[in-house]
Parts: sequence; C-alpha cells; structure tokens
Amino acid sequence: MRFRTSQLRLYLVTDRALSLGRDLEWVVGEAVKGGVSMVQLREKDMDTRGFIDLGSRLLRLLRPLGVPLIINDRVDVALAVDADGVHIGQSDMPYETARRLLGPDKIIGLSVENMDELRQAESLDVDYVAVSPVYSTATKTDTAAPFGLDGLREAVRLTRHPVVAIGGMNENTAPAVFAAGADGIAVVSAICSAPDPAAASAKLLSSL
Ligand code: TZP
Ligand code: MG
Repeated sequence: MRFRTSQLRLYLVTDRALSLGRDLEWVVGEAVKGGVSMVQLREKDMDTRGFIDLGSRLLRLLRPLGVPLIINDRVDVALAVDADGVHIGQSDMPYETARRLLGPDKIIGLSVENMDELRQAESLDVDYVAVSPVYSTATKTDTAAPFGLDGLREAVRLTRHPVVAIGGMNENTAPAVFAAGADGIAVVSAICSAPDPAAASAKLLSSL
C-alpha cells in the first residue's frame, strides 16, 4: 500500500511566492499541525540544488509524522531526496516512464484537465487523479476550462481512481466538492497565504 486514500483529504500544494515571505518549512509545519495529511512541493523556478535541499528538509519534517511528501514534476528530485512520490501533469514525464524509474512503491498522482484525459488514466496504475481545475483560480491562470461541480461529479463517476479536486478550494467551496464525491482537496492559496496556516487548515477540515 502506497498510502491511504484518507490521506488525500487535505492536500497542501506549496507556493513560496504566495507564502507572504514566510519560510516554507514553517508554513508546511503549521499546516500539518492544523491537519494537512499530504504535501506536494511545487517549485517551478528553483534550481535543482535548491529544490533537492528544500525537499530534504521537508522530508525530515514530514516523514516522522507519517505525512507523505510528493514532488511536483521532477522525478529526479523525488529520487534524489527519497520522497514518497511525484505528481505529474499531461506534458510531464509519461506515467509509465515515471513508474519505471520510481518503482512499484512510490505514489504517482496525475492531473487530468478533461474527460478524455480522465478516461486515458483508467488504464494507468496511478494512485490518484487530480481534477484540474474545479474552479478557475488566480493562483494558476494557464489552466484548462474548469470542471465545475457537475464536471467533478461526472469525473468521480467515471474513474476507478481516488479523486483530488484542485483549483479554488477553500472553506466555502470544499463542502460541496466532498459532497460531489472527491476524496480530497488540493489547496494552495487558502493555506499558503493564510495569516495562520494551522488555523486555516483546521478550519478547512472542520468545514467538511
Ligand atoms: N493546478 C490547477 S489549479 C492550481 C494548480 C496548481 C492552483 C490552485 O491554487 P488555489 O490557490 O488553491 O486555487
Ligand atoms: Mg506538471
């Protein structure tokens, strides 16, 4: 077993630029105190050395707590730090290649941006799919058309994989997303940009 589906429930995706100048380790530590159950380190512009350093530090924080650390896009960084897995998108390394490099025991999550991609993911042994985006969001503007709640419900019906909802997740949107059948929400700004990331995480969980 690579992880428990329940660990997808509150999934933090990091963004240093949205963390109000605070140290990312602190933000992640507080978020986990508030109940975050999985963490994805997402760095789009960091050099490889820095990415590996930061990943190693987060792993030292998270592993003793049993919170999986997932690396966005970079299979090499995930291998270098012995992270728990990777999250890939449709133009990243193909699933089969990532699985071959990472082996059978690591977590691999895949973003799907439409129903065709969701159907294609049925033949892959991915650990979860991220329905992206559920709502449009200022955090990522180069997204596909939002699924909306109806699209999310349809995605949950179609797929055999656990489903994570991403895009515009906050304490107001989360309850309906879970009611639509999502196993988890992946959250950037509602936690990274919160004045108190621990309180924000706890409040998100208590809204469900
Ligand atoms: N992928 C699809 S939407 C998104 C990513 C990384 C950003 C979600 O950010 P927020 O602030 O939780 O809406
Ligand atoms: Mg990607």
